[in-house]
Amino acid sequence: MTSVAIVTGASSGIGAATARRLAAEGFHVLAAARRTDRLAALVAEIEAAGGAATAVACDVTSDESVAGLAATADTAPGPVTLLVNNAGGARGLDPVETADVGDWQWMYDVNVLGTLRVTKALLPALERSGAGTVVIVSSTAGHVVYEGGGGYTAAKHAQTAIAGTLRLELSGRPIRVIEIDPGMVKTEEFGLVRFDGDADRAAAVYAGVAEPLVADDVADCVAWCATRPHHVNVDQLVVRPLAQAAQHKVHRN
Ligand code: 8X3
Repeated sequence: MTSVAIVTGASSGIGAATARRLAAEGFHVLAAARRTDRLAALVAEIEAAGGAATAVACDVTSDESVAGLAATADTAPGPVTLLVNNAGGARGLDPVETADVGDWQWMYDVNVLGTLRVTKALLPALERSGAGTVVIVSSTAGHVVYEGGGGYTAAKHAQTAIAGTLRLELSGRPIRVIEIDPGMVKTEEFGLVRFDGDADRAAAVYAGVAEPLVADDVADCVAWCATRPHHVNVDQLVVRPLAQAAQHKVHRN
């Protein structure tokens, strides 16, 4: 029977690439996000390529919406074996001294509480499958801090803490927990959201960087981890472009 994979934040970037890739790997993908028009286009694309996917309207900041996602998962055409917590993002690059409390609240809600809500809601289905996998797409920002990144790195550190805690708490049960930590990834929206639609500031992040990671690179990492035999648990996978030796060490031409 076809296994079901759930991907949050599937309307763009890493989430959309992961949905496409997991469908190509044979999963029936529940593609979850707020923007249903984008999801419909994604599902059509996956189906045209011979894959199977269902669009699920879901806002990870809403308990009710996440309950709807879990209800859809319960009627999915196969066991739910994979959850990819991908929804997230950054807002602002202000120092702590002048940080916008609303931006921090949004980042905590989407990245951290979103992961908590969705994971809590889907753990029963994952356990019923007998071979579940929870992927948390955190970031290298979950391991270091940088100037202006206080709110985002705090949220990503919290996601990293959830991954480690959950792995301990699920010990002995048939659910593995995998944390994927990308560094510099060039996607259409991450920088625009961080800089409130300022395309020039968003583009400057990647200026002179020959080949930043792209969404497909991270989707490849998710797919590789998720398709290892179930007893193989990749705890953490840190992935950066060749040009980024460390968070602050980026080679620019
Ligand atoms: C994104 C990586 O470098 O913008 O998760 O914090 S960074």
